[in-house]
Amino acid sequence: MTNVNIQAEPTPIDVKLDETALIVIDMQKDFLRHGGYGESLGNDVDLLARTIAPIQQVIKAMRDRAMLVIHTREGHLPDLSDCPATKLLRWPEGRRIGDQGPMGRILIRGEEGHGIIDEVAPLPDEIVIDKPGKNAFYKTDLEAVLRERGIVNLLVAGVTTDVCCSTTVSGANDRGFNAIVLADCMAAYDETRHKAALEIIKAQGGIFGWVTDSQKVLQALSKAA
Ligand code: C5J
Repeated sequence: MTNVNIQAEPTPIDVKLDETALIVIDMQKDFLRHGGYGESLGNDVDLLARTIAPIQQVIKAMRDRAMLVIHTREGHLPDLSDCPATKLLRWPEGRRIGDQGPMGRILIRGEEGHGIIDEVAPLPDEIVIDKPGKNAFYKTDLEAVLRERGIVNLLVAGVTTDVCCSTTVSGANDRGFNAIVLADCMAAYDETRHKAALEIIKAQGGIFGWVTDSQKVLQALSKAA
């Protein structure tokens, strides 16, 4: 199967397309829209909107080549039995996970806010990983899904860079997957933390992975078309 070279930092990386998947992390209304979890924590959710257009482009390129696209959603069971106290009790009542918000109960599976935004919605046959933690490998079958399909390279997009994306990148690296982060397809609620998280990923010869962007990935894919 086709081999392509993606320009990235700290080094370019060769990937086989049939061993490469895109993972789109937590593009949920609870993080990107007003009235959700992100905003309940005092964040400016509009800072995440710039990721939408480049993610759409990369998703389309992957789908056009029948490559694997995986989506994740952070959220909890309605009875909160999968939500540790550390995550639940850190904020005042009324703004906690499970509390009622304008898009339903905050970060609860099945509620409107838990859903992925329409602009990057999964196709009916695409895999959606529901995760109770930040790291998408924690208490999910993500690793098995990737191994069953022979995936070794993960193109990583979504929100937020410094929380669910960076912990998932670290989880991927520990399990032997090459994590290739698309910087413009990722955002944090703070630009300094976004940049710092990317620096850490690519530091020390790529201690957690590689950093690239949507245009470099699209360019590499176009050579394989
Ligand atoms: C956060 C996430 N920021 N998806 N979740 O709590 O990054």
